[in-house]
Amino acid sequence: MPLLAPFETSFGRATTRRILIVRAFDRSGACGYGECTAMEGPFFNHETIDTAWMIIEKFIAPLLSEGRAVEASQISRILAPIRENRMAKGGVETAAWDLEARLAGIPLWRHLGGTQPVINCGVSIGLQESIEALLEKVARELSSGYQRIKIKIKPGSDVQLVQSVRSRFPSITLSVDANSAYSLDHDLDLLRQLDQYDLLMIEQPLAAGDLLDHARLQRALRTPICLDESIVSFTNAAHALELGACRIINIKLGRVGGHAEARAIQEFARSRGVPVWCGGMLESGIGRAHNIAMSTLAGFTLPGDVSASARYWAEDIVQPPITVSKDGTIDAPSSDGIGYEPDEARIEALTVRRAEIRL
Ligand code: OSB
Ligand code: MG
Repeated sequence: MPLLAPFETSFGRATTRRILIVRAFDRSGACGYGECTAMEGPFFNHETIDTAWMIIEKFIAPLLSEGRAVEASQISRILAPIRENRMAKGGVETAAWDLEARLAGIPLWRHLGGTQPVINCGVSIGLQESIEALLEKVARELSSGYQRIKIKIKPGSDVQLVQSVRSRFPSITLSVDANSAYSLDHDLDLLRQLDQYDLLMIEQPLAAGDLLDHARLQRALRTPICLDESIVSFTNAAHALELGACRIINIKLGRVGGHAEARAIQEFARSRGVPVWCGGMLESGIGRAHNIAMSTLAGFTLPGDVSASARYWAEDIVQPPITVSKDGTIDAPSSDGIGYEPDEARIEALTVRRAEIRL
């Protein structure tokens, strides 16, 4: 699917998305949808759309067949022998959750135990050609009603961007996301400068595996650190909080391997008084609908990177497309499952590769 505009981060630039959609069937032929959120290359994390395809075919399907899952909530445990590859697992696990909710005749968000029928939305704005272009984008998203603006930063495009956005928009809720582009050894002074701009958070400044340096950095900053790439499981989220490596957590369904793990992390964070929010991976409407469902859980108290289909796609693959209200919210859907109907004809027209696995 071609993106309406390129999306640039410290790790690269996306102009189109190759998206792996999973359909999970039961014996009656009923079907649930999931989206694998791995990117095209191993630059956000180690997974790619092609490694996920291979892991699903060769390892996830046989394990599921053996494990005889009867509930979506068991899938993550059945797949635990497969190390990592969480986005591959998440694509399948989330499809099973949708199937289960459809069979039960209830919206997925209710099936997950969501309690917030209206979710709060922010946007993530990629690196732009110029500061003027960035300011224009920020202005446009604010006028659409989005409640929080996040801008991408990288070495050489950081303090000046933040300074410009902040002086033009003194009172907006603003955060930055570095996608692991900095190191504590080289960049402590620079990261300290960000403290003066009243940011809601600094997202993933350092390397994904480096909870210890994030904890050191958090002690040196007033601004909360939010971890994205670092948080891959419940255990490791607990470690991050125990170490003081962050004060906010970005939960991405794919990165943590699906709804069961995501739900456990938000529940734990909530018990510790740590806010969480839903991150995005430039999803199609299917992954986006799953993100909306997850965002209704009680721990999701900050606006997520869950925004309208029209920011990404000329035409989404679900009906209706996802829209955001003038006050920057999305109402959780009232129909069964993910609550947005996948457009089979459009998916068919975009499909370049397919595999059917019988368990
Ligand atoms: O770090 O949150 C991130 C997109 C791709 C990979 C990583 C990230 C992002 C975004 C965009 O920030 C979120 C979205 O709008 O889907
Ligand atoms: Mg991020």
